[in-house]
Amino acid sequence: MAPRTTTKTSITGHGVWHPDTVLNNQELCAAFNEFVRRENARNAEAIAAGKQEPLRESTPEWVVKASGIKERYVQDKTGLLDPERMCPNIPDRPEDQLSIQAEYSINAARRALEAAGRTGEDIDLVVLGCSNLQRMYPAIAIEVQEAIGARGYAFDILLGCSAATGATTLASQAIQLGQAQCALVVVPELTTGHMNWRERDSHFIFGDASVALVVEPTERSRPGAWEILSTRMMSKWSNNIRNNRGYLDRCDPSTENSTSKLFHQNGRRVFKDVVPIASKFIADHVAAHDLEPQQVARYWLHQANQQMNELIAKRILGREATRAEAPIILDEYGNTASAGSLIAFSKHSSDLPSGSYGVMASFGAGYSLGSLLLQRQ
Ligand code: CO8
Repeated sequence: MAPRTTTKTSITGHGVWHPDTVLNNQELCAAFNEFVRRENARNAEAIAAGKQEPLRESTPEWVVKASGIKERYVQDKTGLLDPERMCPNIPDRPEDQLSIQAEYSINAARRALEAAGRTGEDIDLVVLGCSNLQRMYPAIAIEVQEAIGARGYAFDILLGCSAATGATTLASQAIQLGQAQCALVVVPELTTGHMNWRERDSHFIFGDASVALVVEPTERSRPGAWEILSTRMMSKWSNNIRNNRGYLDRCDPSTENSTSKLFHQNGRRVFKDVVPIASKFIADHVAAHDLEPQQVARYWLHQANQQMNELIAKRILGREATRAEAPIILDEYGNTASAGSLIAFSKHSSDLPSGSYGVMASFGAGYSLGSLLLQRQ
């Protein structure tokens, strides 16, 4: 028999946090539709003259049917529900205060550390993975490192919706190399700041949440931890999901505030691309361990669209997946960008017995894909 592949690293603790404020599809669409009516009234002449298309309304029923999303947690809804603003109100903080993404990270990190039986002082590496960062430098991860009293080193990575699986892979690799002994992965997805709340095709997609994992050598882990047997990453250039916000924005005033500086996508194209790419990527990873897809008890997939996940799981398994095999959290959380597959893992893994296999997989902008094959200890 071939020797069992393992990274000899384990996820020893995990935790999820989200803001208290819930934004459901009804109130979201009511505010959006009020914006549409006002905008069409403002442009009535141009619309009547056939020079401009009227904006169309959004419906809660369509949002659920197209995406599976019923509600999401948001940092602020006063700005989102104001038809003249359509943007969350998130006050800038003075430089001597903890920044909001560090706060998101720490809220989840506390739960993960407690679950792992560790404290901040045990941590010697903080890897922050995220789809959006509030500033260029200093790295938010270093602020987290300082705030929790961690040692060693820290860094941020950006990789769209695969930032969290990428950060976990890097944490595992650092431990395999002996560069760290106890790593903290933090994923502060404050996504509501990057959305175009005035765009009918995408105004319902994202929500805010954070998640954290503790990664340690398997020899130091306790029963119930999740051993990382192997990790896989893949990327393939695509312009279909994009956000052009960046430090050069002010250098061209003509595009500085254009909608291209917010999340935008070719959703239909993405849907078509992701199903074959992600299902093959995940199935190949499982096959490389001489496992049948059915031997994997749980697939914690990126949480962007329910139909997309059902199709991907069906392709992998060769039949419809049960909700237990491929859990959905996006009905409650919306798309939390790179946090989604880790939140699904954190919320839907404690019931599995020792020896169970699970796959945590992400697919996102880039395109970027990441997959971790796990086994419960
Ligand atoms: N209310 C009512 N009707 C609407 C609305 C609305 N808000 N928006 C659109 N419609 C109508 C349209 O008018 C159209 O009707 P008609 O043809 O009569 O004009 C009909 O609905 C269909 O419109 P679309 O084609 O725009 O909508 P889709 O059916 O494509 O659904 C989705 C939009 C849900 C966004 C869908 O395209 C989708 O989920 N795509 C997948 C991409 C995705 O999930 N993106 C989320 C963020 S990116 C991410 O998380 C990573 C994804 C995977 C990366 C890939 C890696 C390999």
